[in-house]
Amino acid sequence: MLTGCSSWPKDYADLYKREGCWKGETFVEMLRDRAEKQGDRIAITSGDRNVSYAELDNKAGRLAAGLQELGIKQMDRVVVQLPNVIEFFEVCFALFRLGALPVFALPSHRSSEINYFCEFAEAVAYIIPDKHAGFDHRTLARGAKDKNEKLNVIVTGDAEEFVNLADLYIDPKKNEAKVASSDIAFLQLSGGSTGLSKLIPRTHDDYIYSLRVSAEICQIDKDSVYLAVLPIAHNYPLSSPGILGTLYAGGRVVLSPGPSPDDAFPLIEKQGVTITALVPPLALRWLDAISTRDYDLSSLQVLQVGGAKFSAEAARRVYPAFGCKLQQVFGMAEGLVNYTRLNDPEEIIINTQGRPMSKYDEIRIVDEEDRDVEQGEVGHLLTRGPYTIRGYYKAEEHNAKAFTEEGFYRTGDLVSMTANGYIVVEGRDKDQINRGGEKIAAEEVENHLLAHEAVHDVAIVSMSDDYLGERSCAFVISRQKAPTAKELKQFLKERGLAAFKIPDRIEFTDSFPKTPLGKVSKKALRQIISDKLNNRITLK
Ligand code: AMP
Ligand code: DBH
Repeated sequence: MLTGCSSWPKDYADLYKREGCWKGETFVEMLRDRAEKQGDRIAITSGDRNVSYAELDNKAGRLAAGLQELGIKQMDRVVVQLPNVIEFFEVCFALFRLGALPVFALPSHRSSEINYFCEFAEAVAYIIPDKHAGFDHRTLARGAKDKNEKLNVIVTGDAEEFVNLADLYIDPKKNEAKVASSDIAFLQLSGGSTGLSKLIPRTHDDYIYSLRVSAEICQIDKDSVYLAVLPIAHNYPLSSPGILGTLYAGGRVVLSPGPSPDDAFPLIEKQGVTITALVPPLALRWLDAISTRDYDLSSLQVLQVGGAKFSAEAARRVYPAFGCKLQQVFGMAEGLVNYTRLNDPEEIIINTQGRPMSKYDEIRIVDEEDRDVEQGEVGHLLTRGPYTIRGYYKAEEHNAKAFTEEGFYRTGDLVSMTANGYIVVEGRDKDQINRGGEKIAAEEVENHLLAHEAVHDVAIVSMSDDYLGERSCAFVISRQKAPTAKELKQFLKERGLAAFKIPDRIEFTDSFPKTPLGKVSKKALRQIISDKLNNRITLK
């Protein structure tokens, strides 16, 4: 086991094996099996390119050989920051063959996040596109390499001074690593609530189990066509059932060049897409676009919406607009995923965020003292199960707070449960902003702002927003010479913070409201900005 990872206690591991959750399968075997059984079927479509299962397996083998020659070996961590491209799959499966661990960065991450991932994970390599969405990722690589000159930088496209990924596809070798199903397969990212994102170690056993159950619940089979719209490195489009669940079931993944209706609608028609996954703001955008576009979307059977709370009003519009089923998905990269079932009554699909996918998921809803609340009451959601981690990577101190002694993960979500076991997300007690599915740890951004010489103190809270659900607002107490909001935003950009984390609004103030204990009251700050937006009070 990789050091810095907590495993399941033996009695639980035995239980999950005995009950057939963990079947001892690895990602290497999964792809090889599909390649043997249905090698000619298309696994991935991207633009004009179609890649069969046999081809994908073959490419992964060749790339593994090239990566091995670069010196990448079992247990090594590799920061992978690729958009929705075929190479993402080849890189992942090549690393799995070597027993090396992808660390899944998102395309929107910038130097602040990338340098931290490389350093914290002690990465030996960083894999990037040359440019994506108008941004040159090689500039990030140069920064990361300044901090660690041994870092291997591998680039798709124009590699400049770095290694070109295309040159690494060489004749496969026999001596690939022995990968066990109980090994860590990769490190996912948490949205973070205290400071920086935590890294989430997921094993082959636990993740493949979540794919199998997700594919079953979403009725994915060989004829399914999953459109990948959201960034595929994120846990939701990666696994719920996402691209990997689709490959698990032998279906076909279609990569969308972007999330807009004008990218996605023609692809749905042309490729006969049966299922896709959106976050709420995108679902709203698609709902608004549909009446003004003339595409045949009748192949679409399921539209998943998750990552942030989808309002019942919007949920109600999905079937009339798309003529397909809505599925709400409430999940987390740490594990637990809840789905509404495809055959659930409409009222459940519209008004709840689903129920746990596995009967082995244990759910507790508790009060401040960890006592179970009455059924129907709102409380803190705790969970434990066959695909929920028992600890973050190298985070002993944080783990002591984020997990109970019995190994339940404290999700930081406030939920209630309906009489028939469905979960309704009611709020959050973690210091995080959920900006349309993109999570922002307030403390991380606060720390960056505190580094500005004119900032005395800062507190970041969410403000509600019709489109994104929430946006971020930074309250700043400045020193003598007050900076402007524009200067502060530019300062954060220059520090290499991902754009989605830069506060949407900055309010200057002389003092913060306090709780009776003397802590900054974020609740009161949320109220202040909410009142201000509703024109009820004026801040000076
Ligand atoms: P992370 O732990 O960074 O993977 O983010 C997972 C978090 O996203 C959950 O703990 C929730 O706070 C939030 N989330 C995900 N899906 C939903 C949903 N359908 N409704 C409300 N919140 C959600
Ligand atoms: O928000 C999430 O992290 C998320 C949402 C839906 C997730 O990780 C998932 C499904 O698997």
